[in-house]
Amino acid sequence: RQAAFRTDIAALLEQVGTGKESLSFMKRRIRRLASQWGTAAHRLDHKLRNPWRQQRKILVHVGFLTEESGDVFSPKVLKGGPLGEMVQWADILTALYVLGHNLKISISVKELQGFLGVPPGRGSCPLTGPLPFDLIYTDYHGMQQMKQHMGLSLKKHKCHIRVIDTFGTEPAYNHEEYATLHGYRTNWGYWNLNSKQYMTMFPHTPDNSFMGFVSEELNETEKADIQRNKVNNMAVVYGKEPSMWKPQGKEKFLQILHRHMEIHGTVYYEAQRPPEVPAFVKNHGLLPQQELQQLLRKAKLFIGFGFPYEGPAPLEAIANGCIFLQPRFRPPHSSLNHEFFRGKPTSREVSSQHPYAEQYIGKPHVITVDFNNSQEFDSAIREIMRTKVKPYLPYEYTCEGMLERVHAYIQHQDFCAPTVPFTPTNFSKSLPGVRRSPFLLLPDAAGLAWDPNVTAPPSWPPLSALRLLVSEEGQSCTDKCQRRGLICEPAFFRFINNKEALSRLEVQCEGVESEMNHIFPAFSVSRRECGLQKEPLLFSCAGLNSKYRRLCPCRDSRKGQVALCRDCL
Ligand code: U2F
Repeated sequence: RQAAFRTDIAALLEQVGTGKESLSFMKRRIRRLASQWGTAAHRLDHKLRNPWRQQRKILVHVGFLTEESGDVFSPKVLKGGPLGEMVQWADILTALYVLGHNLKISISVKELQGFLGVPPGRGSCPLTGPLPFDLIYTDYHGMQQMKQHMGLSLKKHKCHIRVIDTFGTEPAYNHEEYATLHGYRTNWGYWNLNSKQYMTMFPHTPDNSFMGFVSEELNETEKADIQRNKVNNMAVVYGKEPSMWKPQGKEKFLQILHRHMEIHGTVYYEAQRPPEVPAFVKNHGLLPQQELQQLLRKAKLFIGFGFPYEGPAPLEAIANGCIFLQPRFRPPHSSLNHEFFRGKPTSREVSSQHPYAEQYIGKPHVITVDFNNSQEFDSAIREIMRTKVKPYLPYEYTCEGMLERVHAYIQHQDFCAPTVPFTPTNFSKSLPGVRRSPFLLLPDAAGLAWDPNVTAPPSWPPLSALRLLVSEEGQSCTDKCQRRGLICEPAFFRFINNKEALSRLEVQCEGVESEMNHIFPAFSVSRRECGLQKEPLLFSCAGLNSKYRRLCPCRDSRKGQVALCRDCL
């Protein structure tokens, strides 16, 4: 059956259910953004060159909101607790629904069992028949629950699962045996999924799929109005909980800021107790999302004090014409040195409060400075007051951008198909008359590409997008590709993990080992050692090692949509 775009969200709202503050928050959001989604659906419908889209049966099981997982989020929705996750789930539900798929939503283990056709009750009752869904979107809590209640059959069906995972999971943490042997074991990881099955809130690592969320898009008239009505000396502080206002030395920089600007906050407080913020702050209390947008439309500056990490609010601020000022982290925060990230299945280094804003948006919309340096901080504020900016929203955070991405994933990502081992020599030989390497050396150290005269094996992204580069010692492929304006593409590792690629790159190998090692394929120049990857689940863009140069499969990307290559739609 064909999936048809939907613009009337009434049936979705009905399905989301009631009885929890988190659900009410999500429904308010779905309602508020409904017309934007509708417009986006029309635009995407128009844009797609191949309009046939198969309707999928999709189960969305929101594990962290189930009572069985303790649901610590719902009671805090109106009290300054995290909302980023709810923002994202509301948008995922809307995107899947608007794309026209057949959706079931579960927020309890009982509903989960009902939808899966697993008999209710205790213990592990394996699902005996076929899986009644093409796709299941869930989170780490949901995975645990499915393991308990689907038992052995989870293994059989796991290629259909997508795990919504805010901060991401790197391959070394995902592979159970490898993680256990090499110190990457955490409470979350080790599900042995294809790492692309983890879907993140920002494009943290190309090893995972970037799911994202949306922010409100403004039309030209609204943008002009906002620019006209900006209050040049008005700042809003990022942080809805009093603890977010308490990093070391904050008095100093709040004082400096106060010298130049009027400071507003949206900090939650209880009626009887005064808010725990300095007296000169105009605190509005926690605002409904819509009212926060209005406040941001007036403000010139949105300032973060270091926490929360990587939330949606800075994108909303920038979309409403604010400049986002945030602290740089030197050394970067990570699971090795910071409590918040400890135990998360990633070694990613977080270079500021919001690395996406820093690296993908940057000046003039985003300014990242050392908050301990009063002079640098002071001149940043002065610069902000002098600078005029337009509201800006990256395409990948618009409704159309999210629909386009989710559509492409549903259409093309297939983790169930058996992966046939790929050997280029056999491949070339199997083509009548072809006796050449499938790799083509590009001029000007632009790496290797797939030779267009050699028929490419089926792949998504298509192999025409491949650029094979070599990293420096100690550099990850994520970084190598990024520095060339490209994206590391883990789906291409299997095509470059071979002696043919090494010899085409003229790497001197005294021996070629095939090993389970998340930095392979790679080589050591000094030891003349080359290593190929034995375990496809360990192909990793994120991996790095000071003694090795890595073979990096990079690709191009669509403008404003890093998740997709140019020919990926
Ligand atoms: C992030 O979660 P947070 O909820 O702390 O992220 P924020 O960026 O503060 O914003 C979430 C939403 O809260 C809304 C705002 C954002 O969409 O419009 N909001 C509001 O409705 N009223 C207000 O007065 C202020 C904000 C991140 F998303 C999570 O994944 C992390 O777990 C968490 C910790 O790092 O940070």
